[in-house]
Amino acid sequence: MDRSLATPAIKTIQQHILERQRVHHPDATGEFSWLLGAVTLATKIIADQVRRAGLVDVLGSTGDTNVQGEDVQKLDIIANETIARSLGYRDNVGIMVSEEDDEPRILKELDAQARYIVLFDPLDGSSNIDVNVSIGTIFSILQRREGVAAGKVMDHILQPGYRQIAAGYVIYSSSTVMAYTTGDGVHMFTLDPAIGAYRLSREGVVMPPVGKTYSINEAYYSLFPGGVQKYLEWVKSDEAGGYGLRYIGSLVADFHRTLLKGGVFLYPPTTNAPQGKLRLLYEANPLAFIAEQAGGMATDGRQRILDKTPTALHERTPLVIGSKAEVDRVMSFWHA
Ligand code: P6P
Repeated sequence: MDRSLATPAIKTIQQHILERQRVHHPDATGEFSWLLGAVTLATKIIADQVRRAGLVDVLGSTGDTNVQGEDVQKLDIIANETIARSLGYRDNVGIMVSEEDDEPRILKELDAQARYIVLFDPLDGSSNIDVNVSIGTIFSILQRREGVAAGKVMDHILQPGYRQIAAGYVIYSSSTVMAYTTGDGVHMFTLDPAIGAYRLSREGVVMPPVGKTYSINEAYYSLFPGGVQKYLEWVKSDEAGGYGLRYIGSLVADFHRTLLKGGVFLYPPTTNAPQGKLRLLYEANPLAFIAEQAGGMATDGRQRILDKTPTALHERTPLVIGSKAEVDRVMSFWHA
């Protein structure tokens, strides 16, 4: 048989996880791949809803505002409930934290079996849904902490980002792509609608070490710290030479581009929002884990994102994330 005609191997995300666990975590029980299966299932359902937005009644606002004070979109609720229901059937998940929920959902008291905590932004950038701009789901996975008294739920949740055991995102765009890491590199899978499975599309993603793209909402220029303003003046100068500005206004899309093409994304503090806008637990932490696993870096302007110890569920943080050389350059102006 002419092997060159053979179709490329179809490697699904479950196969990929099991293969890498066999090599890197031989004692793994397959629990993690069982848990990640809930996320892949939920995001396939969400992708279907996003793809049909406009045809089915999922567009527009519910008229409510969430704990963030943001206008809740119908798809936000659909995505949130879809993920919660999928995870709810995984008996190894004890707690869920969502951007859309004021409080954590305690599925079961954390014990040796229900030891995972899943934190997620079910549909980030949802205000862009009605105009067909790419949006995304972001997730972070922690394990319960040993020695925490019963009922002290927040002690299990408010862990620094370096304790994440896995993180990932799904971008709903021209194709649906899931990127994830378990601390063993970053791997990407593209949803194949023909077979309803995520197929391996990039293994061991490396963020370009430099990149002449900066991504920031310059409308807030006058509200930024002086050092950030100085960076923005430099990056447009002849001395910098050849930087381009790309800002989609959807974090997952802006990050996905930065991960693949290099560059730097910035959401600095402003005088109106001294802690910035983005959330630490289920936006900055998972993306910082992925960025570092791909050779990039992520800071809040003072410290490594993954070293921050959260103090509140929906805590916000400034975020500068991307190619190491580009993040260092922002810092050199910010703290000059
Ligand atoms: P601004 C979307 O609402 C979001 O939370 C992120 O996806 C995005 O990066 C950011 O806000 C955009 O915020 O203030 O530039 O509109």
